[in-house]
Amino acid sequence: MLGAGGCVRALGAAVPHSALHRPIPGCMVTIREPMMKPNLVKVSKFLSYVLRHKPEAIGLELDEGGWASVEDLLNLANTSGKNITRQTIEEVVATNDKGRFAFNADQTKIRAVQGHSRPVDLALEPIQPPDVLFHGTATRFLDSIMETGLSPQNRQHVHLSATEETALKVGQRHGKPVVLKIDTATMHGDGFKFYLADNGVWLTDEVPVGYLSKPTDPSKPST
Ligand code: HQG
Repeated sequence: MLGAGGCVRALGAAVPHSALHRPIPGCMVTIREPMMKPNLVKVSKFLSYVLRHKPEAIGLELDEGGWASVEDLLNLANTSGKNITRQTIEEVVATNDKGRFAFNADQTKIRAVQGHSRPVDLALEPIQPPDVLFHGTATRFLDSIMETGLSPQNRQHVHLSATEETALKVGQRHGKPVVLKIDTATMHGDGFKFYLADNGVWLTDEVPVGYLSKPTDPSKPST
């Protein structure tokens, strides 16, 4: 796509989570999340289910890094009644709104880049996070969170967002959203580890209450 100011952005290329909605330097446009075709959304949900949570639902095996053979995935998906082609999977990987999936170098394997409930080793190295990160949740969880801190619940990690805007969207999935601010600078200084998934989602094992601050009004981002 040729944007205002002559900026080139390939539609259909995977856009990292953190890059969504960021103005492109020198461009007069802001990237919006690409719209996925309805059929691709369905396939993405199916892939999320088998690659993050229940590969056994179709008899698929993931290795310790969470990788599945694309050939097996196609065969098993089609055996269990899903009409999915390699081309569809390639399209999902390329256009997924959150960059949820990745191929290995020779495209024989695929995995979800984060969000697993089953134990997988994504082989991410701990890195220094920005000084502040955000967590979007629903107001109904606030009392519990402010009592015990953030824990991964059914997933492997607590998921954190680089921007309040993204966190707000994450929170909206659960109900009336609320965005918590996390003092990641202090957390990191205190020895907590942070990982950056390939799609820009920040991951950590837990966030104790002392590093959390309650929001003001989520409809009015503070910074
Ligand atoms: C909450 C999406 C009560 C937590 C997003 C959250 C994300 C607590 C919910 C990714 C709690 C878990 C993950 C406590 C945490 N008491 N509630 N002590 N600690 N919670 O869906 O972060 O579209 O497992 O606040 O973009 O919402 O799937 O986690 O509300 O990156 O690719 O327990 O899922 O990505 O919910 O979302 P989730 P999440 P995808």
